[in-house]
Amino acid sequence: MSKFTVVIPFHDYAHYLRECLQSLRDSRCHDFDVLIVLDHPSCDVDDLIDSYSDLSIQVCSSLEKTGVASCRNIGIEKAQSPYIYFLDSDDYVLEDTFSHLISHLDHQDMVYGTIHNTWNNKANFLDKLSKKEIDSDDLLEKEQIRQEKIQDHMEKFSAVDPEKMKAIYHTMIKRQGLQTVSALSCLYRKDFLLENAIFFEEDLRYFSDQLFLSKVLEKASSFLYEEEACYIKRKHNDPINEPSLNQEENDQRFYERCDMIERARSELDAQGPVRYYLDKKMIRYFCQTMTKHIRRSPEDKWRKEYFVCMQKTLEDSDPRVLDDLKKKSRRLVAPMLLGDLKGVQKAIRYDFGKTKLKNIFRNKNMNTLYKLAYYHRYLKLPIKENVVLFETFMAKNYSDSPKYIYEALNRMYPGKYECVWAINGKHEIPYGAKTVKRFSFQYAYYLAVSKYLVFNVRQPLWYRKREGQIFLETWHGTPLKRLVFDQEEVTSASPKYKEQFYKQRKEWDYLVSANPFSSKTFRSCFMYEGKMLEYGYPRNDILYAPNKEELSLQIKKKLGIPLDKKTILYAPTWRDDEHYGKGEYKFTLALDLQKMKTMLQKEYVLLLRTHHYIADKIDTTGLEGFAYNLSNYDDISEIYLITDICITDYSSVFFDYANLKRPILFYTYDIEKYKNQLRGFYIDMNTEVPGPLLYTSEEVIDAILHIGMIQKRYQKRYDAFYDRFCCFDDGAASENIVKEVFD
Ligand code: C2G
Repeated sequence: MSKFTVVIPFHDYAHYLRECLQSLRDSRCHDFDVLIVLDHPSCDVDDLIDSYSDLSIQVCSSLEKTGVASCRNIGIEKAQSPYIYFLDSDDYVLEDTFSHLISHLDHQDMVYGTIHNTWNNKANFLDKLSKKEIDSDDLLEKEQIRQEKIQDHMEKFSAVDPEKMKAIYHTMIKRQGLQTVSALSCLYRKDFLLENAIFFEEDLRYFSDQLFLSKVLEKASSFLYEEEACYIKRKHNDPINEPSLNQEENDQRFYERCDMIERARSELDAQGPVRYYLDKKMIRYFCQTMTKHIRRSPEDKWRKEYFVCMQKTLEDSDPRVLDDLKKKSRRLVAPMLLGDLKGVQKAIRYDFGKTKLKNIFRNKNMNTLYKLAYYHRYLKLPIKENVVLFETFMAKNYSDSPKYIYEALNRMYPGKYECVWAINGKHEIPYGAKTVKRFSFQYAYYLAVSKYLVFNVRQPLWYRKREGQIFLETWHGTPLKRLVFDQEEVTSASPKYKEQFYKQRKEWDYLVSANPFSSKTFRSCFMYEGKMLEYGYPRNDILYAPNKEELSLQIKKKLGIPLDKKTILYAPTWRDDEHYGKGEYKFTLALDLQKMKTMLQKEYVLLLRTHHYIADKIDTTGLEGFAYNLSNYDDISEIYLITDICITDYSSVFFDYANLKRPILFYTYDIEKYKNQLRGFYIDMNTEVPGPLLYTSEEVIDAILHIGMIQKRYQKRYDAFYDRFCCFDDGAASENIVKEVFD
């Protein structure tokens, strides 16, 4: 007989279940059997489960009932081993989780480990973990603080067994809020559960864990803590399409929380620590989350039905908790207990104002003041019908499609529109546009009053679209790398990326698409439902300019590029997992520039161009006369014009450059990681891109030396690529878009 049974309820999302089972297969300890309880699954997972037959899996169904609680109860009844471990099908364990968990197993009622929350799959979780710098002094200090805290709680409940208090601390007190108090990451002795009739309450959808764990903590008499036994709890990064239970917000959830507390109170020792800490968490929830909603929610229920329910729940609170409240919470709880909504609102306003002021004075650059002006003043001003606000790449430069739309607008309707550019630093902008610094008072003002907004990335999260405003989103590339809702993992950006994107894309009235492929992809990856402008990219108009030879000569002269040499452009993209801070990415040049210089300098010069996210500067010392760093040049479209051969990797650069029908090489030294771990692609890089994939500097040099041969070899593929991706571009995109949006 195995030592424990892993009980996995399954309802939805087979891809998570695969990772969960894979983590069991990868476990070093195999002293367990698996019981999968199918809860009316939304997809067929028979084949998937069969492919893990080495795991000694038993499958059963929860036919009449539904919900995690019922499935887990089936698990308790059917488990064949002396211990039970609950594992959710969207979570996973690490290789040594179980070895740690059973290393000192000796008839304890409950053995508990730790829970780590993550937005990532196992590979990315481990990757991030390996990059974390561990400061041993810091660890020591944290451990000391933790011990002191446990000691304080033990002293408060000195009559309670210290091991029990330790368990209460780790599984309940330490976990933030009520929601994170969970039955996971523990081994439970099956007979202990049965003897004490401890089951999950099946009518609770969201809060059965808290009640179950409370009963275990109250009734168990022997505990063991295995800190190294990690349970990895995955948060779902797509709450729109794949919400987890914790991400569902509805009335039931609110009332259940209060209901669960009532039930716990009637079953737990009134003088015991478990009841005390549950009540404490409940009051904290009221003081933090509820007050936020009472203040700002447009839904009246927070000030009506919910408020009444909250008052009722508070009335039966443990008096010890009320006595222990800090001043700030007391200020809120006192009127709550009396059902005095006005009193609560007054206390909230007082606290809110105090915190706001504190933040403003603490923050020396007065960072939040322009937002206050935006919400409280600028949004109340009338919209200015002839004002257009432009922004490219978070105001870093004057380039991309907004630049070309702006110039077309001024050519077509001279003087009709007052144009404002959000741009940081000095840039040459024709037609005398007004410029404002991003995230300044003036920026906030124009965000609020401009009739038209033309952006090539997302608008700020704090922007509120007003009725009458027209938002033209140009985006900034044909998608090769998977985007937003098509991305399973979000390794860069905020983990709330999808949720935020969902809200932001609803504010777009128009989205520019460069080809039918983009139109189709944008519909799925952005869940975009608005108007699609299928005229090609305004930024590519210049590539069809009748005087492009002349323009090219001017640009070369401006940049000091020798006129007697051919040019190679190297324009790679950024890597999601290599960053210093928000929006600041690392880039290590993998091309051997010295070797390139030796082999190619007779005929070529090299133009280097990093993505605007990259903070690292490329060092070109010793490469003078051969390598030119154009990373700070505003407009890459102008660089395309002067480029004879383009080298890129997974950047959308090649979709645009292909309009010139000049040769493209792909330096894809890290393609496996990029494809499998970081992003994944929409098209097959091996068979669909218009040039060879190269993996070493030598291969790149060789391809350049034999560029004629390469061109011949890839001609057919290039033609097909051009027809598919460059079919909208005809040099008139800007004018067509201006006509459609501004006419
Ligand atoms: N770009 C540039 N220099 C580089 C790389 C990119 O100037 N070295 C510009 C190009 O105009 C490119 C755009 O930035 O088309 C977007 O860059 P990508 O490398 O494609 O990466 P990303 O910003 O992640 O956008 O749908 C497209 C995607 O959103 C990709």
